[in-house]
Amino acid sequence: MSIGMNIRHDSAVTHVAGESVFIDDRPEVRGEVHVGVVGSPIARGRLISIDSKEALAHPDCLGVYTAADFHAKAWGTIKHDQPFLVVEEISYMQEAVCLIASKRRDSVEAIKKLIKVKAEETPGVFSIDEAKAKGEVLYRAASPFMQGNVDAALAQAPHCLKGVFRCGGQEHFYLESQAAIAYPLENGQVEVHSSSQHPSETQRVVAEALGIPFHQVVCVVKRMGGGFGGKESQGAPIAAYAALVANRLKRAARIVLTKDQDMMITGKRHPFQNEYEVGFDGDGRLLAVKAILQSDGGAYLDLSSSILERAMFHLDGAYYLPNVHIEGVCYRTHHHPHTAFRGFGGPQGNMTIESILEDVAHFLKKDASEVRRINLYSGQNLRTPYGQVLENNLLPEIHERLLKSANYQKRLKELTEFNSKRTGKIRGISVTATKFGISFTARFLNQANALVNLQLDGTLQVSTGATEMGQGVNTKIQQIVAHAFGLPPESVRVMPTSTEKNHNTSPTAASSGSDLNGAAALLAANRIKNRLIPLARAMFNGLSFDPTLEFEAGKEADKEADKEADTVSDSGIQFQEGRVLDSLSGKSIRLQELIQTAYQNRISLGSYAHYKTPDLGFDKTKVTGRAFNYYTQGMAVSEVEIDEYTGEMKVRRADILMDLGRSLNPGIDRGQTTGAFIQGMGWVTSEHLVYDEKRNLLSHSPTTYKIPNVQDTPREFHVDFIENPHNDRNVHGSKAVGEPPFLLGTSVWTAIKHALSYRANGKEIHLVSPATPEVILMELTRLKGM
Ligand code: MTE
Ligand code: QUE
Ligand code: MOS
Repeated sequence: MSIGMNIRHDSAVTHVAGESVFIDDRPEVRGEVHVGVVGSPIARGRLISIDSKEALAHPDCLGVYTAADFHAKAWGTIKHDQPFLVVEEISYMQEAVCLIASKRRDSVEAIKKLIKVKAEETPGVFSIDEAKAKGEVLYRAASPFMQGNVDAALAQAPHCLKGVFRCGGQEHFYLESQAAIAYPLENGQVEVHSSSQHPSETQRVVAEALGIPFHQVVCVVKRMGGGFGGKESQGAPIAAYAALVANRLKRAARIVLTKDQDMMITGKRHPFQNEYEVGFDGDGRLLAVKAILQSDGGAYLDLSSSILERAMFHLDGAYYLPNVHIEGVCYRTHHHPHTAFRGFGGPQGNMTIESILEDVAHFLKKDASEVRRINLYSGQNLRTPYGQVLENNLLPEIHERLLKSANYQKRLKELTEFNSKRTGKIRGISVTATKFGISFTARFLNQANALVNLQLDGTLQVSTGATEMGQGVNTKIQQIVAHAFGLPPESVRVMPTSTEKNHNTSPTAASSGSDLNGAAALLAANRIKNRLIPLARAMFNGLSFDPTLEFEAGKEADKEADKEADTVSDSGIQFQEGRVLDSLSGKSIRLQELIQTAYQNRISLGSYAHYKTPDLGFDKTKVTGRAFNYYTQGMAVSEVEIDEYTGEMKVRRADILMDLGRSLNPGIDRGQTTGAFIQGMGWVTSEHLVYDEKRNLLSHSPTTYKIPNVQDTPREFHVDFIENPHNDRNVHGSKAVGEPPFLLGTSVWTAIKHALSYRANGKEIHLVSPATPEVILMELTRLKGM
């Protein structure tokens, strides 16, 4: 009933009213202190001393804390290689050196300035090329992905192209900066409220930082003001800073980074530099692709190994590669450690093949959409470079329908004519695809647990490990549970995420928050229903209940519920519109009456369940097994116009068609699709990270870092979903949506490439990402031979 409906976002009203509580909206408690982070003044070198005398003399300063105050010196999601605070070696500009605690927020910056950090600078490594020359490898993929015989196919191919695809990093630009408040409790316990996508990791990191057992720490996440991957690992040390100060001073401690500081300190999307060789025939059919993906991991591992692997998994894009060889290396540089960002390496892999296909079409003077069409996964060509075979693949249909609805052929013709008129503007149009693998590639993360409490008035409280960052996971879980009990969505509340209710949870990431936690919540709801159904059956059979006597079936109820809850026991009993119906007798009772009777008969009205995605298991050494549960697919057509004199670009129109299975909430999914597309477009066109020669980030504020604004959105924008009721691999036939459409922003970049092809005079086009106006203008100038 509530499945597939446009139920409004569970925070819609409070967001608009300004009542939603983010970390810094939490009221100050008595004695609360403010924590500031002092960053390194050099990008690489050795810490010689920290002079905190003057700072400690400040009337508001309550303490200065260094690495020596931490029980564990390092943290890290995959490998414990990141110091909480610099011990001796400094590895990036603004790396955290020490903490200060202040009585007043207003004094934090003044106290920080009184700290004298002495450091000895040594030359750092700041590019993939330098790191490669010095052999600074953070991680190398276990085995290459291989199919067929790439060298033989390259040697025999009628045409070959070689090149390097380069793309830049990206700042997450969540509206709520990294933030946490820690409350010291009795017996050395600590409760941390954190803006984090990964409460379980935050709990662990806080415990390790303080040297206390995990059960002494509770991490609560009500919501984030955006995460986008930037709060998956990086929220944890921030929470640990607050917890350390709270633990030392026995006062509540709050840390809220300023926007500028957040932008300077925290890691970003990985820049990549991908070398490739590609062989193809006269029609543009890809015969062989050899690629080595190289990422800039920054100073520490963070999630870089998994991100590199996801880039490798997405190098094929939506296209069948009969002969392929893909390798990956992540290099260590003296940048902030790069981290998860929407798409998690997928965009950097996918964009490489889309760039190659644009080049192939340009080389053969063919329509790039036709070159893409003949390369799409289809018919018998469904095997990926890592051996997984696509099921229920809609790519050819999506391509056909989208080109038709976007009027592609007609617009291509019109634009070609427009470009011949020499108006000082050139236009380009391009279609690109997304085929995003849904599952964490680290198998152990594909699990979730849920707690469902049915109250006596027939309302429900649901708790899972999912964290709300605006993406609507709470709303989707609300719908799933409401649907299970035949109740309106208002009858269900999704409660704040807390590690005391849900244990050992995975980060809300890999677009799988609703998939995993929604499935767990459904299992828990089904367990309760399986206890209620025998009671309802007995009631319909005319048994009357004396609350002083035990209902016989009640004894069976728990056993029944503990059976696998994949299905509800089939008994002709249905939960609909607040009532319980018996399809055998046609009788019905109010759900609340059933609940009351159950309670009187001591039948449990709460349940817990654990879900794990079935049939997963990719062996990355042997490159065999299923890496993904299924794929979310889609395509976009974008048309751009470039001013030939300034390099300025605008998107005239964009059309998107996504396969989201049976959408749980089309309104939310539309928001995710448009938002992800625009964020992806920003990455490839205007979001340019600029550093000075000392590696200070110059683009560290909204005035110097250009994210898309409302005027940058496509003048005409169509978002549509294709019908697909066949995804039986996920809850209610839905598909994950969070990251996949991010990859479609690429179509704006390839459309720029297409526009440039009209002025290329037969030359190869060299375009980097982001294609800022400067980049476009310089390439145009080169192509025109000026
Ligand atoms: N949408 C909003 N509004 N804010 C966010 O921070 N993060 C994205 C995506 N959509 C994000 C968002 C990222 S990186 C992921 S992995 C997914 O949401 C996570 O949520 P889900 O798995 O519940 O879709
Ligand atoms: C996608 C993701 C993640 C991922 C793999 C994906 C992710 C993540 C991890 C990960 C891997 C190893 C670990 C760990 C986490 O893998 O977000 O703790 O030891 O955190 O394909 O989004
Ligand atoms: Mo999203 S990058 O998986 O948090």
